[in-house]
Amino acid sequence: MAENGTTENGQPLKKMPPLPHPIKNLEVKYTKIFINNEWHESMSGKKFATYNPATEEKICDVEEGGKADIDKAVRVATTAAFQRGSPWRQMDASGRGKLIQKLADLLERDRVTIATLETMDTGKPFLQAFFIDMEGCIRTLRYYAGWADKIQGKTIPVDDSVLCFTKHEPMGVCGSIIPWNFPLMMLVWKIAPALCCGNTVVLKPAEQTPLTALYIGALIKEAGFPPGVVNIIPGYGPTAGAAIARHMDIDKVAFTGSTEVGKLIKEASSKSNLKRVTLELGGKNPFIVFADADMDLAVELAHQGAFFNQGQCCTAASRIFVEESIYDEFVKRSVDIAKKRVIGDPFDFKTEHGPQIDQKQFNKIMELIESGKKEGAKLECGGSALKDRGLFIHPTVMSEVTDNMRIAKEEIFGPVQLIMKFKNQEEVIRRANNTEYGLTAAVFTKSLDRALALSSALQSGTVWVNCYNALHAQAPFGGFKMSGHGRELGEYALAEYTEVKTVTINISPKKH
Ligand code: NAD
Ligand code: NW8
Repeated sequence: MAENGTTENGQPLKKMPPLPHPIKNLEVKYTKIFINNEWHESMSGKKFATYNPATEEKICDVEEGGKADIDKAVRVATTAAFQRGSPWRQMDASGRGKLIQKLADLLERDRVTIATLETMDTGKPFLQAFFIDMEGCIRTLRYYAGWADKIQGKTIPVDDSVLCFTKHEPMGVCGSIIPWNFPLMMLVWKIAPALCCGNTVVLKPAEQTPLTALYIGALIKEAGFPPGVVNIIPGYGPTAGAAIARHMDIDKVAFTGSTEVGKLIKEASSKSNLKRVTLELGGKNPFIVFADADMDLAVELAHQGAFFNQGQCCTAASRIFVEESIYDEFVKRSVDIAKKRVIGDPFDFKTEHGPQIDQKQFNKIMELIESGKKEGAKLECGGSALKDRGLFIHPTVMSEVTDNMRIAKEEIFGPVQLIMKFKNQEEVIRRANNTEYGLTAAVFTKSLDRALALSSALQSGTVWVNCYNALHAQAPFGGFKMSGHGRELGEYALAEYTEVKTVTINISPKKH
């Protein structure tokens, strides 16, 4: 590179923003339960430890919320915060938008600190936490801030004797139970639409990753949200999580996590107060590559799709179907780049790949890789852990995978790329749809006809054509079939956080 702001061949340099630097030895400030804009100790007196999966060292202890703490949070979220005449209910709709914008500003201000904390608690590469997770959070907050004063009902035509209109009212207290793979982003996907519609929130982060949620608690208070509007209770699923799911005064619960727990949430809803439920569960997402596709693009995005976030994504490209004539070449190129993926310290700027979240997930992934080998899949690379460090798994590619193998049916949630072969379009559509899941699907082809045919035929909430993980705050995201209920993001998510009220007014007293 030449010194004068141009490249060697005279082109002007693209302005690159300076790289952010993570904070060394960051002190964790917030470890208590956040209720009513105050920090509380747990009612039980219990705490639990949170670990850094890259070093397996304990970061700190956090107060462990249980049923009693959830009850306390729900009381303030129902009464002080949500009752008629409360500051939150009286606030101008635009005022809610301003508060959400302010929260986005504070996330931008503390972007380095929050990304550092997210990397410590999840093991995801710092630059990804900074550029992808934080960016997704900030965009989602700003998007829903804009909606706060634009949520309108309708005037319904009936006849001259009545005025009939609808109001979109907040539901009330919204419970949120979120996972450890995108702790910040999932928190924002839940609270942003809930708050713009005027609800209050009781949120439980995953027990593996409570730290960034608590930091956001401090920012919620600083932004000026009234006490009790957002409450954050770290704790375990069967205790604090279950207390949310079966609470009689929680009006809605939004859950992201396993299908198994998703079913428990619905069950708890039906056995308690029939609270509204939205679920974002897993996927076994097909990624279909036709022989006419841009091969470089398809290989690169299949790799990113499979390995992004150490494979711990509900959107992971977990069944890659490649047309017969390009299969061998596709496998070879995929193996080449998988071997080059840089594993290591998540704070190192060169690192693309960190550790799995914990020993339980690590064991599940290793067990599934073994089952794949036993069932006859060919291990092309990886398949083992890093020798000197606990929770890191080498990017793994398996070929000659068939549909009946466990690895082709179950969600692995790890860095395992499975490549299958197909002969024709009808066959691949049938096989892609032959799953209980239906979250995302991707198609790589240069044929517009084929892209449109598959976009219709694939049974999933999202279809990506010649792109992957293309998420946008303004576009809805959610699952068909057992991948979930309801939608997050976009205008559609507003329907999950409002109740429609019909008001009919008699304006012709004589006739009624
Ligand atoms: P999980 O479903 O148990 O955890 C998700 C959240 O649910 C956590 O906050 C947890 O505390 C809570 N929870 C657990 N049991 C609960 C209960 N009985 N009642 C209420 N809340 C409860 O997921 P996991 O055990 O961490 O991971 C298991 C598998 O789930 C993974 O291997 C992966 O396949 C899948 N998963 C999917 C996502 C996703 O983004 N869709 C995220 C995490 C895990
Ligand atoms: C919300 C999300 C995003 C965004 C951008 C890039 C790569 C991967 C993801 C991603 C608003 C705006 C942008 C991604 C995030 C979550 C999951 C999977 C992929 N999100 N992104 Cl579960």
